[in-house]
Amino acid sequence: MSTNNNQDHDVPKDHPRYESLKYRHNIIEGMKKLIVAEAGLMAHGRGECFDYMLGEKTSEIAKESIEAAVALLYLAKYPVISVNGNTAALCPKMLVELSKIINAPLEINLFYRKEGRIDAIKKVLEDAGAEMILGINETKMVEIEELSSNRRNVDPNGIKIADVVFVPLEDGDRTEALKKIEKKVIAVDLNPISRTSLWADVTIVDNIVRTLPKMIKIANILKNAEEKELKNIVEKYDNKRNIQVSLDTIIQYIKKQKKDAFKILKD
Ligand code: PTJ
Repeated sequence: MSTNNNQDHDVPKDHPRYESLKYRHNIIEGMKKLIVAEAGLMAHGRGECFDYMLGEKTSEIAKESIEAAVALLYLAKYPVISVNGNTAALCPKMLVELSKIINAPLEINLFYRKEGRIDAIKKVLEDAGAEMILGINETKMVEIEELSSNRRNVDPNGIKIADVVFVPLEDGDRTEALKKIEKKVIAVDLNPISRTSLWADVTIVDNIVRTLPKMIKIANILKNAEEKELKNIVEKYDNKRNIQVSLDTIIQYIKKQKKDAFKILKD
């Protein structure tokens, strides 16, 4: 038996839940390095639970949301990607890649402030190739008055002046506040009925680790698209329908699981 503290080494690659365990490991290691808040472990567990109910795959409606999100980011005058501890631990390289393709800066914005966290996240993003990171100089931050949590402190050259903000894995109050100051919000949240999901303009109901590679792919496809085409994608997108269909996807999946479970239980 392995005595290695690195729990990932104990999980064989052919384990049916290898991917899921690998991401858990990233979150745990991220917490040890201060990248992830303690509460980030619970947030991840909640996400896993919703992901399970979505069959752990990107739904067709999530793919539509991804396309609308990319089109909105391209149409923006000044888009910003907000980064928290969980996203930095799960997919730093993909955040950097997306930021470079769509030309949107990364801004570290944390709910749980703790000494050393911003530096730890800055390091993981720099190691992943980030050249310009906002939200790192705490003395220069300005406040979003509509918000009372730590997330109110934003970079004057970032979220403060952005017209479109991409907010993966949020905690509810900020999307509402950003909407009040007339910003467009794109969220990634496995919970289709979280406050973030309901308030965002585009809600991608999917796991951030599956969403980002798809966003990068679509961003490459739409890179030279005309404004008319991008506007058309955004105009025909309906977030209310998205939430409805995402909930139906969960209901259908649970119904199927119930049927399959009872086949086993009968024998
Ligand atoms: O790093 P910080 O200090 O900014 O804190 C980050 C967390 C995530 C801890 C903080 O924002 C928080 O507490 O968030 P909540 O309120 O737990 O909400 C997180 C949402 O993200 C929940 O609705 C989860 O279902 C969802 N979620 C968790 N993991 C994923 C996810 N959505 C997409 N992909 C995931 N991997």
